Amino acid sequence: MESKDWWKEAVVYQVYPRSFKDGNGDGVGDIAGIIDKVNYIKSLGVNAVWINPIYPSPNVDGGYDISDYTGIQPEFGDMHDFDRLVKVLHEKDIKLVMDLVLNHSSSLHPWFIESRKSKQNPYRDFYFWRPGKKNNVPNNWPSFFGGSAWEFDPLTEEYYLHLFSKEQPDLNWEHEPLRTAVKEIMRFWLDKGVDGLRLDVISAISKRTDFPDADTQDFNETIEKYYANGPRLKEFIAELKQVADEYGAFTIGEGPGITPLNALDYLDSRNGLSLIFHFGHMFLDQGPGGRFDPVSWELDEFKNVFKKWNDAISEKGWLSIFLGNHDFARLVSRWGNDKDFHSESSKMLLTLLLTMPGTPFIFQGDEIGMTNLKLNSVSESKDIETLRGWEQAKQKISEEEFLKKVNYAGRDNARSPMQWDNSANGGFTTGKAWMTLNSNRSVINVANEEHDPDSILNYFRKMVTVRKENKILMYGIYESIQTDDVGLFLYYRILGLEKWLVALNFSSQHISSLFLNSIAKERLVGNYRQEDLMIIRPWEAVVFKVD
Ligand code: ISL
Ligand code: CA
Repeated sequence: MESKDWWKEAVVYQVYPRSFKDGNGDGVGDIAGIIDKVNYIKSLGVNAVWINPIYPSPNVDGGYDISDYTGIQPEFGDMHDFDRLVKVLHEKDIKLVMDLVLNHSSSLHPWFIESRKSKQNPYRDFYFWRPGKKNNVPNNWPSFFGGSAWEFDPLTEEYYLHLFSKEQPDLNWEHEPLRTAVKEIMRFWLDKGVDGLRLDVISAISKRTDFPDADTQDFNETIEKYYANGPRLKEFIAELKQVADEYGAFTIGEGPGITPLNALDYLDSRNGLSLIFHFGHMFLDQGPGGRFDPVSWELDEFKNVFKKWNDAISEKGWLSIFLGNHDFARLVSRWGNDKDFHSESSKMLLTLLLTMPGTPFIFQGDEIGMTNLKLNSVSESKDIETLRGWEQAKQKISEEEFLKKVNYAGRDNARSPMQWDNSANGGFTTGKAWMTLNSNRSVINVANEEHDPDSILNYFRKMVTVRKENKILMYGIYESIQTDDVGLFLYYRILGLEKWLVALNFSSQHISSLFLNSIAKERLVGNYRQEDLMIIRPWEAVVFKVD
């Protein structure tokens, strides 16, 4: 009998459908393509798949602007394909987690088309409308995608709120009929056998609806203080949880603005979500200007994030852990060394992912070591955040300088098509791919790694097995270890009398650690073939059993 909380023992694979596999040669990934690759997904040893939005959408923001919450984007297929996907995944004992975007809809959603018609329209209050101040925006809130978070609509001469693009008007959760409609959408997908929901920007469904001016220029602070963690958040989350409980469904909330201090507000055992994604580590290298204001990061800060969040959540909640997704750069390029130690550092980061407490989420392609993309012009980007970011940046810096930031931190990095083999388009499509393919696809691809016992892919599979066969990695307590070994990230996992030590070298240096050399230990698994108990090699990951 499965444990009630299957997701505590799961490893989740994130599929970005548009770039995973094209099943009909039109250059765009689709549901047929995912079905075609279910055996590959199964071969990873993962228990669940989270797919990014596949609903009808004008695709202004990669499908995160939904115009029909209970349909399928025609480019991706139809409801029959979707039902087939559910059936095939369940036959292989793989759960399906869908991505629901409930903080905002598309401006082409019928609700918004109605809402903007008149101030008396029954759908008016499905969104936030405010008169301006002396012909200006109601307040100084910035959008995630640059510019104001308010758009003037001449039809009724009022502004509407959009934390993201103007094509993504925020839904007004204060309005009870909206919440009722949202719950029906949840039931529609849960009735179709969906096992869980990833709730987009759920931290913002209750915001400061008195709309005061932000008193900070720091964007992440603005999110925390004004957009997220609003006064009715726990109430709204409890309503969602009630619907999820009707089906025993898993819920994970994506939460910019969630902090270690308020995380448990989202994870209350009775009325909270199963999990949240926090961004403690994901903003370390973002300056006050956000994504395109990159700053250097220190390993100590990175370590502290894991300690802080573990201390905040592990007692009463359950952690999730991810190092990359469709919104961030590729993990080996961002945290590792994708030039001189590509394989070692990919494997080291995958070791971290699979030996930390909390449910691990692996983004498509990171299991084979896919790297950042190199855009040669901003016009190559398919990401609204980059395109709008350039609109802002072009007043101050050159395209070449902006491209450096984009190629380091932009979301296109993660969205280039999955690399299956060394055929023309990396085996992703027989047509013309919807976006730039990575030039290293003939080297880094599934086919090249499938039968290589030393490949990143087979190391990932091995580490998934190690995790799933050892409860200590799922349920053991996490204890960070402080030493003066610069470059080393060391931590214990302890369960009962069993004690494991994970040693990760985040540097290109060889490290002889007095601490490590002073303890009796047996090497269990690592990313170097030969054992060397005295020296930790560049980007080496070793898991030891210690008495
Ligand atoms: O890109 C970010 C800010 O630098 C992320 O914080 C991200 O925008 C934020 O976490 C919300 O992301 C989610 O909602 C967005 C969508 O663009 C992202 O793809 C999605 O993951 C709006 O729906
Ligand atoms: Ca297609």
